Parts: sequence; C-alpha cells; structure tokens
Amino acid sequence: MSAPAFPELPAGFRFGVATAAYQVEGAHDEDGRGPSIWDTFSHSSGRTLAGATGDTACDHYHRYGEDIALLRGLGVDGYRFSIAWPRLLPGGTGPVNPKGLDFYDRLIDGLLAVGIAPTVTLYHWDLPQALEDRGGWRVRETAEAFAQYAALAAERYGDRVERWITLNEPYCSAFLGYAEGRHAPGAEEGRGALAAAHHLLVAHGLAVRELRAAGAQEVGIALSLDRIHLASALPEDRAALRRAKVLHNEVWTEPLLAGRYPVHEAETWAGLADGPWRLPGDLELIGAPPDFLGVNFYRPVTFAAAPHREAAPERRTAVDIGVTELDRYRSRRTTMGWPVVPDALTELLRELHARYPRLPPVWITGNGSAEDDTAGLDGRVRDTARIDYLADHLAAVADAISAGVDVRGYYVWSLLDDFEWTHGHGQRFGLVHVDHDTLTRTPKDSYHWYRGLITAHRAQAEEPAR
Ligand code: IFM
Repeated sequence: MSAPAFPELPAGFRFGVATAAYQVEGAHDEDGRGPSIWDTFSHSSGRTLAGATGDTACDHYHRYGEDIALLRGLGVDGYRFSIAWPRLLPGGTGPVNPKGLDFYDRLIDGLLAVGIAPTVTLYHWDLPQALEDRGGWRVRETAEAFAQYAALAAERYGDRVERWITLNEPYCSAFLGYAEGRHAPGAEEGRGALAAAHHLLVAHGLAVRELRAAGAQEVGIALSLDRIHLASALPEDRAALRRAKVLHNEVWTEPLLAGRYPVHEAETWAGLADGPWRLPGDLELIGAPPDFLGVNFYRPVTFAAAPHREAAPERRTAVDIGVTELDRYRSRRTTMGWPVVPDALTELLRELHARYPRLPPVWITGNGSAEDDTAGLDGRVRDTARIDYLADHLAAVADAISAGVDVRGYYVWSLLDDFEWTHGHGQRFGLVHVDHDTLTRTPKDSYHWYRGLITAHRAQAEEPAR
C-alpha cells in the first residue's frame, strides 16, 4: 500500500513533536525532585491500568541524549516538552533544586546544538504534592506559586526558549482532577473544580506577566478544545450542546480570547460566573492577549440532553451538566476508542476563527493517535493507521488555513510511547516505539513518514518560484 500524499501547507509552516515530563522522564525521586500529585495518584491502588506509574516512564531523564538524536533524525523544527515543576522546586515554593535546573539546561542546549527550537510547557499536570496538601488548584496561593515558578524558569531559560506554553489542557487539571476524580489529585467535587478552573486561568495570567517581564519571545496556552456536534434539532439537545460547549471550551476561550466569562445557564452553572474565588481585575489579567493559542485536538464528540444523575446541586456545576455522550460516528476508532474524524478539526478551527476576532496565531500543540503497534518479525513497526491519521489531520489543518485561519505549525503527540496517565502503558501514541521492559527505542514507519513530509516540505519551500 502506498503512503498518503503529503498535505500542502504554507512555506513557513513548522513541524514538531511533543512530550510531557511525567509521561517520559522517570527518575521520579532522583537528584532532588519532589513528589507531584501524579506520583501520589499513580501509587494509589486502582488508579491506573495495572498499577502503572511514571517512576521510570521512558527514562528520558537519563536517555535524553538518545532522544535528541531521534529528534534530529526526524528533522523537526521544534520540540515541545514540559518542565516538571517539582524538579525545579521540590516543595512547589521555597528552595530551588540546582540539579533540576541543570537537567533542563542540558536538554535545551542539546536541542539547540542540533538546530531544534525548544517549546516549553510549564505545567503538564504534575503539581508539587506539597501545594496540593495546601489546597491545590482550589486555592489562589497555588496560582501565585505558579507565577514564581514561571519567573524562575523564564530567568534561567528565557534566552533559549522560542515558545512558552503556560498550561497544558487546564480542562483536564480542573475537571478530570477535581470533579470527576479520574486524574490526580482524584477529587470528586463540584465547586472545588470551578475554583480550580478559575485559579488555573489566574495562574496563566500571572505567568504571562512574569514571562513577558523576563523578555520571553512568545507566550501562549494549550487548550484541549472539542468540536461538539449537535445530537438533534430538539430544543433540549441544543441546550445540552450549549452547556457542553461552556464546560469543555468556553470556560477557557471566553476569558482568554474575549475578556468575558462564559454565558451560563443559571441552574447548572450557578456559581461559575460569580464564585467567591473571582477577584476584581482577574478578567483583565487572564485576558491579556496571548501571542498564540495552542489547540490540542484528537476527536469530535456529540452530546445529547440527559436527566441529571446527581442529587446534590453542588455537583451540578462541573460534573453532571445534564448531557450524555452519543456514540454516533461510523468512522474508524483508535485504540483509545476515539473516532477518527479529521474534518472536525477544520470545523473547530473555523469555529474559533469566526467566534473570536482577537484569535491569535494558532499552533496545533497536540494531535496524534494511539494504535495497536506491534513489531513484525523483522522488528519493523508498520503503523499505517497512524500515518493515515496524521496525514488526514494535517490536510484538515491545510483546509482551515485555506479558509483563512492563521495556523503556524503542528506538533505530533507524541515522540515516544509513554506513560498514558490512567491508561498506564496500555496506549501507544509514539512515532517511536518504546519497549517498556528494556526501554529500547525503535522508530516506527510513521517516524520515517513524518521525516519524509518535513524534508519534502522544506525542499518545496526552498524551490525558487517559477
Ligand atoms: O497523553 C495525553 C497528553 O498528556 C495530553 N493530551 C492528550 C494526550 C493523549 O491522551
């Protein structure tokens, strides 16, 4: 079978890959790193598939040199990784860990030495446990601690980092972490999750200020935004769609991109707009225009109206919004069970462009698929399904660009088969296969395909116009 055609993207379009600290680094208690909420959570019984933890993950902390060589071989323009907050500040605030600072110096310098621009995420879910013990994202002090951490990172690495992402997918931190309890810290609250959402936004605003004061080049945020399809034209399904859009997207996009809180339905969203956690000036802080918006996209969803399941009004704010997810897609599914519908990415980008006149340049900061990757007898991993997924989603990005959306670049999720949160080692997103016993890395066919795409794109961009 021949590989899909390379999508046509503008000359300056940039290609990268992404990872996150807890998913790849390992070395969880080495060189002074403090514990994070994900250490605590993954070590608690029954939280992850087969009790997997990120203790070793891909051992990137020790093998970063090998991983930089893989990145170089791939030919990417940029590498997106996250800094583990508890590696720099083991207690969240207070004494700095010099060995932690040194690790990211080595990583950044190693990338620059082979011509790869670092994109740094400051927070990819690994909150220092000490801060969770003092209230976590429910309390404003955590946002203030984040600002200090951002200032430290900016001061140390700001001269070498091209792009800063304050938070990765705050939806997961707030709602999976504090409402559904599926992610660390595993809390099942209603209003606590809304407070967390707000404090995450405040943390972003404060960090933007610190990063800019330190002269950071480009500052933005990575949101997991959903393309939500309407279940039917019934008024109750339309209302359900609105509620889902608020919870999944607009809690973030409205304050960040339009300087307003989302319009909510009084009953389900009581407390969202007027929670006591909101202070005068917060909206201005959060709404300071970012240099770019990071969009993470994997699949569309359809929500229909459903009766509330929860008795307590407290839980009707962030957990039970009276919707149910419909399984209506006929497309292929990844091993995560996610339907593969690339057009939904074009639709999402066009929707953002239409809704927000102040939409900054967009980067696709996470997109990829988990597949059932097994090596053949010759050791080769023929992951054609992933190649199709990536080709089709890049074509969807090209369509959005043709429709007028300013998309500057794309990071594949992920470089490596890593620790996939509650799924442990049960899902493989990497362009590079990782044997979780030996930690041996084997580039898959998709790695070679992506390299070919990048090479062809560069050659075309450099061709003199005829
Ligand atoms: O692995 C995650 C990542 O940490 C955040 N975005 C989605 C990925 C796949 O689930």
